[in-house]
Amino acid sequence: MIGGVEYEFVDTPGIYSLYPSSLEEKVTEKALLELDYDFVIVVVDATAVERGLVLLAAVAELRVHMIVIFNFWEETEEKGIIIDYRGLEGELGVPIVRVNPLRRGGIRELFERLEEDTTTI
Ligand SMILES: Nc1nc2c(ncn2[C@@H]2O[C@H](COP(=O)(O)OP(=O)(O)OP(=O)(O)O)[C@@H](O)[C@H]2O)c(=O)[nH]1
Ligand SMILES: [Mg+2]
Repeated sequence: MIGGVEYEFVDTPGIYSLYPSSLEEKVTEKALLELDYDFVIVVVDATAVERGLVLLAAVAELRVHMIVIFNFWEETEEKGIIIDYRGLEGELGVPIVRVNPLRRGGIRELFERLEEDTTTI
């Protein structure tokens, strides 16, 4: 339950593109095209944003509600990689939340953004 709303999450195999060559891509593409869902949460490795952008562009074409999680954010800081994620958020027009699943960092913000997003559905 998040803010009085019950959500069901479906975790699909991790992929980097929607051109179904691998089994993982086929399974995830099928889920994206055929399941009845309210939004898609795309998890992007912040240390490999270029790769993530390819996937984001493909999902954006589906015209579904999308929220983006950047994980491995702490590694970008260690490596000195600077990502203007607020700027990217504006460019893409989708919420981007930095999450560290190991420390549960960013989970509260993710839920807040989910709530904001679902009020528009
Ligand atoms: N340090 C760190 N580790 C992370 C982060 N996000 C995920 N991991 C770790 O990365 C590993 C893989 O995570 P999974 O959640 O299994 O990755 P996945 O993308 O779902 O993988 P598949 O479902 O196999 O495609 C786990 O050991 C996680 O704990 C992060 O932000 N920082
Ligand atoms: Mg997984």
